[in-house]
Amino acid sequence: MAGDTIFALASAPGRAGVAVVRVSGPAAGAALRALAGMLPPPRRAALRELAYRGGPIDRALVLWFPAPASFTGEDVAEFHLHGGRAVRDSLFSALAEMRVRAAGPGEFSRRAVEHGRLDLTRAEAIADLVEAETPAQLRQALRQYDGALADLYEGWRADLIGALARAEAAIDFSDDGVGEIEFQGAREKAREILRAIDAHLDDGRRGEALREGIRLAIVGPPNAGKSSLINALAQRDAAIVSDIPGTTRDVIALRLNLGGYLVEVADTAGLRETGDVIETEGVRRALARAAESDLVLLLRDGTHPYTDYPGIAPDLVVWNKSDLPDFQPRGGMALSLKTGEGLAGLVAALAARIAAKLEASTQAPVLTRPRHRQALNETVAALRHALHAPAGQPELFAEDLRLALRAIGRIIGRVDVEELLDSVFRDFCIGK
Ligand SMILES: Nc1nc2c(ncn2[C@@H]2O[C@H](COP(=O)(O)OP(=O)(O)O)[C@@H](O)[C@H]2O)c(=O)[nH]1
Ligand SMILES: [Mg+2]
Repeated sequence: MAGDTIFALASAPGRAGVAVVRVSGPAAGAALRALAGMLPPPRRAALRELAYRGGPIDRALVLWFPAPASFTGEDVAEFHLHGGRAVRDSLFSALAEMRVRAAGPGEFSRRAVEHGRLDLTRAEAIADLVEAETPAQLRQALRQYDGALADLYEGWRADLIGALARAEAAIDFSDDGVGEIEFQGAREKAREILRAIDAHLDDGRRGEALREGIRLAIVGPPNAGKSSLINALAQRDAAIVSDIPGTTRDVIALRLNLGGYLVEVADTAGLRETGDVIETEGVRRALARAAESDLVLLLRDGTHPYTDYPGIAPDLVVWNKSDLPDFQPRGGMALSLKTGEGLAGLVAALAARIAAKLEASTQAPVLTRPRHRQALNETVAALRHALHAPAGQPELFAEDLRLALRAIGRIIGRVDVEELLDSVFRDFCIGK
């Protein structure tokens, strides 16, 4: 419900920290004046005694951002308080008495979008920035916050509008030769945009993998040391290690930071034929996991005779147990999880492969969310359909172009659909 005034704690203070409380909405100025006695000059920090109805609250820094030059585009007041509970609670109850209500998740960003201060991809970048667990994720979020995706999609949208204008001209001048020339031009343009979006979509899910974590599956025969490897990578005993083959029966997945990248590493059941129903299901899940992973590491026991694993296309083959006398690797990397020899080299090799999969994303902006992919797929479908419109039928072409425009506009929030905003901002933090 935009229009009313909201507040939120925009920091996570301990007793030693600073509590930042933001207020946004038409009553923000009145609230600030009531608490601090007067409004400070716009965008300049001022130290003020805060009190409400004679009750002292704090000596605090206050800031005043009159609309529209504020984060939300509304009047915004900011209080930098001492981070104790009583201070905070006194301010909150004073605000509540002034009918300023606590904000829900993402409400500040949502208002910023509604007032045209942020596009949706930038708002999503704020959520990603807050959630970022690795430097690579942080870089991607900052790039998106700088508008890399917004510029790209906004550019295609502008091109589509240009093509649509030419199609409209073709409809208006359909009686003379000009119409056909305009229609041709519009088709050319649509074909160009289609090619560009197709190339953008065909990115091996790099941006999404970086944002959500790249998926690495460890597969191999029983007793090769797969569970020992995930424990070594995690530096803790997450999976049970034993010399009984068939110990691991389900997929165990952990989110780890490998060389600066967020990786979801999966330990899986050993690949073998077995009469055990549960283990057989484990093997099925292991194969399925490998198939849907971004990287597959095949771990083998270097002291065991070679067997083939159909259905597995590993990115990396590693031979374990190099500490044992009958160790006989056949190519690939050598490792001993018992002594730790080769582990650092393996981590470096994994990080390099992850970087190769993801880092191309530092050049051209990449898709970061399934929501964007879905909208672009719809754009592409509409464009393909448009290009099938027969000569002399620019109306059909224009109709499809309008659908394409709507789909791409949804990514940046250039359509006012409440539901869309609801679904995007549901996962935000309160105070952002
Ligand atoms: N000698 C030796 N034994 C190992 C090594 N790595 C794992 N093991 C042992 O091999 C057995 C199977 O290990 P585990 O991690 O459970 O293998 P998984 O079945 O592939 O998950 C355990 O007894 C481990 O202690 C190694 O590098 N050298
Ligand atoms: Mg295991």
